[in-house]
Amino acid sequence: MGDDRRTKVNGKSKDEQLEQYRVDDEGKHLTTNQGLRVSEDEFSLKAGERGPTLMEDFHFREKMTHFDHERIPERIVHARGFAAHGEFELYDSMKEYTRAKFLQDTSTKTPVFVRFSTVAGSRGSAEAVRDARGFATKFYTEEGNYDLVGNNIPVFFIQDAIKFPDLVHALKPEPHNEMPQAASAHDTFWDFIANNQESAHMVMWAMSDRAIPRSFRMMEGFGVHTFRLVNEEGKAHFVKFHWKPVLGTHSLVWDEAQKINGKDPDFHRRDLYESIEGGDYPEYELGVQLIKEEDEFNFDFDVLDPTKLWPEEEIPVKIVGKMTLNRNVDNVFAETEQAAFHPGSVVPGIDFSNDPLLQGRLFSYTDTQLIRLGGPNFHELPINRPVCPFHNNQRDGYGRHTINKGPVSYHNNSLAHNTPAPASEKEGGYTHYQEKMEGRKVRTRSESFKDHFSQATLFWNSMSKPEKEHIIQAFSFELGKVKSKSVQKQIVDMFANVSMDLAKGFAEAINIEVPEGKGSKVTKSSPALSQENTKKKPATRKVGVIVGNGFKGEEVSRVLSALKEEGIQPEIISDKLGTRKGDDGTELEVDHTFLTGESVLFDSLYVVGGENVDKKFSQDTTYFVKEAYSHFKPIGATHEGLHWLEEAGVKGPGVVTGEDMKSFAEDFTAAIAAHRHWDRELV
Ligand code: HDE
Repeated sequence: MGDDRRTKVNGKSKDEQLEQYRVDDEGKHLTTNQGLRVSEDEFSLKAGERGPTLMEDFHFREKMTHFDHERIPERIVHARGFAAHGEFELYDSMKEYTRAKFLQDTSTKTPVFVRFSTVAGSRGSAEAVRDARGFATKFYTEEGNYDLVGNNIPVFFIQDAIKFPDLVHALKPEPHNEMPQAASAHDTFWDFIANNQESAHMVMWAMSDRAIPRSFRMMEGFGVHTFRLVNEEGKAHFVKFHWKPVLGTHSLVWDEAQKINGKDPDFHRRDLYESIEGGDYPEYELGVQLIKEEDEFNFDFDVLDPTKLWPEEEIPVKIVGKMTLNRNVDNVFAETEQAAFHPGSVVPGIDFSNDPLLQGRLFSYTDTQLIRLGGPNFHELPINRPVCPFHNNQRDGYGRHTINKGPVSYHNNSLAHNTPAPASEKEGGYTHYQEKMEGRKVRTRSESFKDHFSQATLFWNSMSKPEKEHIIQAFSFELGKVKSKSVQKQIVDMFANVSMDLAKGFAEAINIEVPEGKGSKVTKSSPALSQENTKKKPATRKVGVIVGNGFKGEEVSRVLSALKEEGIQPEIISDKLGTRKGDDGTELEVDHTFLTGESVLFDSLYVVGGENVDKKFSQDTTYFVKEAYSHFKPIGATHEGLHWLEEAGVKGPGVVTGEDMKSFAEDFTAAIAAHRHWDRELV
């Protein structure tokens, strides 16, 4: 049989495929969808100048009908998302573990499409909310699409897919008044948690800084479930997948995140879009944790339980490749909105485990696309098409694009020589891992799934002091919004099983008594879980530079150049747009005014000021400095700028000043790389 699978999958192939569908309307005549040129697009066809519109006006009817049908249902979860194209390259062959073609050869570059999302909010909701983030990757491989549909949290709320509708109903806005949007801080969510205690571990993550990432570029991704890798000899390993951001894992602080949601609800997509447009391509390394099949029962957790992670110190993450996102989409609806991911889209060499959450997902994703994308042909949409050809006897349905030739659409047949024909394993046919299965039909859960608290405590034990404080504050906020005293009490009782310090910390804020005699015996910690231990780099950090007329031109320019050399991105803030003039004639173009560029939109501030500034400038600068300081951000000041540090009363860790510009720039860069300075006294 002719092997027509050797499609070019290197480099641009997906892009070339998409190119056939791209249309540039600029400079063209306006036509109807039938290709007819129209002579007028401002006025509908009427019987007389002041008369009624005529039914005959096909142009009006077509235009309006299309408009009336522009919206499709948003995703039931993960509705708010943003995506980009890129490529994946392998560092080391994974041949020993898997026969997946895209994981064999280090010269293979696989095109990818990645969609990041929040879970709870509607399609138009703000992005810097407290929530898990989706991290869904479609690899367009030569053996078909492989989807790694993960989250930025390595565990999940529930252990069995049948509970997913309950979880989501509890999390989404309450049905009687549709509030609150994109938030878990309400009664039904916490009622669900208290009554489904397997959620304890995930809740710890959701209340931690992980749930308010600084950027999609600075968060980890996890496949969550245990999957299988199967090699050429049929030998299998259990595997967990990780994405590790090259810039490290960093978060916002809660007060800042809430303000960002008002100032720039598009904060995360803007960050991703602008980074890619500016050539600062987001990069993530792919890691795998592997457990031999024969070691399945050698751990204090069940490998099939999606509320458990595999501590990296016990089962190291082997880094095997890197993904680079290097191209924004051309059209968000056509690509991002119509992208259909499915954890069941696998390639030979990648297989499932019996994780009951994963098993249920294998049903849900196609099912949801049928309603969302309007029928069974969504695989033909350009963004979803594999780069290799596909042939089968599926036919017809809404929106069919493929024109299948010939009379035969069944198997077995003789009229088409019994083709298209299944392929043997050697020919690339997918064979399921032959796990031996035996059992009674039961609706129960394994005893080995019943420890709900040990890893929640492991997570708590692994946090640094500021991270613990943030978790306590998050519980205090969320439970403070809950109206039911009974739910508040149940939650305090539940989390007293994780840690008495934690429970006491937030119980006090909501005026609930902590039960005696609880707490945890778990003393283990996993340093890899703390963001204190992440990579710290200054690159791509945004610094708001507050400048007024009469600034020290030469010296300030030197600092700005030194920052840019480290990949830091200074943006000029002043009282008005236009240019600000330095004492030596140096001119700086203003990017934002105090009105359009709030301190929460920057990683750091550099206060320069100037000789000729008025009272309003001074007040605004003081406000910016105080706010940035309260969010633990690095603040640099030189020359006249020093005045505002005093004015705002800020000093201590992460507040950098200096007279020698070279050493100031170095110290300031180091302070920016550190991300936040927690050990500062708030004023
Ligand atoms: Fe999903 N999930 N999910 N999920 N999920 C969807 O599929 C579902 C789960 C995840 O950017 C839906 O196309 C069930 C875990 C991401 O398009 C739906 C269960 C993880 C995305 C669905 C889970 C995820 C989705 C809604 C419990 C992390 C967005 C729209 C068994 C490993 C993908 C859609 C995108 C989307 C079902 C749990 C990740 C309804 C039944 C665990 C990243 O099919």
